[in-house]
Order: sequence, then C-alpha cells, then structure tokens
Amino acid sequence: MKKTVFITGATSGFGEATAKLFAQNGHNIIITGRRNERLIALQKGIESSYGTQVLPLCFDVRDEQAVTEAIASLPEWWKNIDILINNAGLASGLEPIQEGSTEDWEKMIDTNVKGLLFVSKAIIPTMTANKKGHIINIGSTAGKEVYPNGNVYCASKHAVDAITKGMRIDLLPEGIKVTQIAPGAANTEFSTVRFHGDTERADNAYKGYQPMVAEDIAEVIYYTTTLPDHLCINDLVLTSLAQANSYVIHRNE
Ligand code: NDP
Ligand code: 8X3
Repeated sequence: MKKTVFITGATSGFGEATAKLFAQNGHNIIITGRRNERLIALQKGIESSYGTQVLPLCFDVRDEQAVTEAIASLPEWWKNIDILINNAGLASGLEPIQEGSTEDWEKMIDTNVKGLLFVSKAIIPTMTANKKGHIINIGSTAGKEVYPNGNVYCASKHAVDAITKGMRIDLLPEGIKVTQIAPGAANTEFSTVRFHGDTERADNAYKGYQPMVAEDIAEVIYYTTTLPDHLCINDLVLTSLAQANSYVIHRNE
C-alpha cells in the first residue's frame, strides 16, 4: 500500500538515500532540510526516476515556529503522514569537555533533541487521530556508549534513546509504532559537518576500514516499515563489520 513518508534531513546522507528508497518502492515522500536547492534537485530526480509524488518543505528543525508552520501548511492530501523519520541531526566538534564550544553544544542539543521533539509534536496528532503511524528516530551508537571527546553529541543521542523509549510507552495505546535505529560510523557529510568543513580530518574518520554508507542505513530503515502491523522493531543497532561499539573500530593501519 502506498504510504506518505515524512523525512527530516533529506538533503544529504541517510535522509536522501532513504527518500530515494521509499520513492523507488512507490511511496509518496515529504522531504525536508534547510538547503532548498538540494530539496528541489532531489524532488526533480525522484519524480523523474520513480514517478512518485515528492513535496519539499524547507525549514530549520531548531525553529519551533517554522516547524509548526511548515507542517500546518501541508496540503490536505499530504497531511495523513504514515511514517515519520526523525533523521535531521549533526555533530559539531570533537573536543574534550573542557575545550568544547557552547555554540557547538547548542547546535547539537537544539537540532538533535529539540528539533526532533518539535517535528514529532507537530505530526503526532495526525497519527493519534488515525490510530496508526510509525515514528523512526535516528539515534546512534553514540547514544548507547559515550566515547572520548563525544560528550555533548553522545548526550544528545542518549536523549534520542530516552525520548524514543518514552514515545513508545506513551503512544502504545494509540497503535503507533516507535523505532530507534542506532547506526555506527557511516561515510556521509556527517564528519565534514562535525569538523566544521575540514574534509581532510573528515576523511580520516573512515580510513583503514570499510564504513557503512547511507544506502545501508536506508535499507534497514525501509525494512522496519515492511513488517506486519502486529510487529515493531523497537531498537536496532547497526554497524559495519569493522565496528564493535561506539568506540571500538578495527582499522588496518
Ligand atoms: P549528513 O550531514 O549527511 O545529513 C544530515 C542531514 O540533517 C542533512 O540533510 C541536513 O540538512 C539535516 N539537518 C542538519 N541540521 C538541520 C537543521 N537544523 N534543520 C533541518 N535539517 C537539518 O549526516 P547523516 O546522514 O550521516 O546523519 C543523519 C542522522 O544520522 C543524524 O541525526 C546523525 O546524527 C545520525 N547518525 C549519523 C551517523 C554517521 O556516522 N554518519 C551514525 C549514527 C547516527 P540541511 O543541512 O540541508 O539542513
Ligand atoms: C555518528 C557516529 O561514531 O561519530 O553518530 O558517533 S559517531
């Protein structure tokens, strides 16, 4: 059955790959992010390749009013969202806590925690009214164990872990599935953003082993949505074969 899928952070990485995969499987997609030119290019690409409907919505998840207005502005036909994928997020910096920047900390907490909550708050009422829906929160192995210098990013993903558990309890009587996917290292724009545009440092994060790529995570996200109505994957940790947990990666030097 054709579903309406709302994906935050679809301008790159996991979100973009997931949008393409859902479209390829015949679903209609609402794609969001701050870079409108990328949203429009993705819309055109998906519509011409797969012939499904794509609606771009450009907003910053940190801005509660922008989030609420963007979601309220959805045409009636698009309002019945079946699947919400809370994917928009970032790391900013990788320093010991005593050297961290408050600007980086605010960016991560506002995006990864408050942004996820603002978007969920705006979409959950439709799901509760429909007595169905599926929320997929993108956490991280960083939300399972803290690693050196990961401090605030890890805290923000631990918050995603806790919020996901809380959502699942609260939305249980409403018939809404809540899933967390917690990936390990995947080669996207993530590290370039984390290292404030330093691509050399970003590339080093993926040297000496085979990291995951965005399409790997998209496959797993998609899979969680294909199960029968009575089944829900609650929490799924996903890494490349070279990674054991958030801080042990086997590299060939
Ligand atoms: P990318 O940097 O490739 O993509 C991040 C996406 O988030 C972009 O589309 C970006 O869009 C969007 N985004 C960031 N900030 C905002 C904002 N304030 N408002 C709206 N959208 C925003 O990274 P990934 O695809 O790798 O990351 C996706 C998610 O997966 C994140 O939550 C990340 O923490 C998590 N993750 C990543 C892992 C990895 O190793 N790559 C591993 C585990 C989890 P735009 O800039 O256009 O706004
Ligand atoms: C992103 C993966 O290892 O940089 O959540 O924390 S990691």
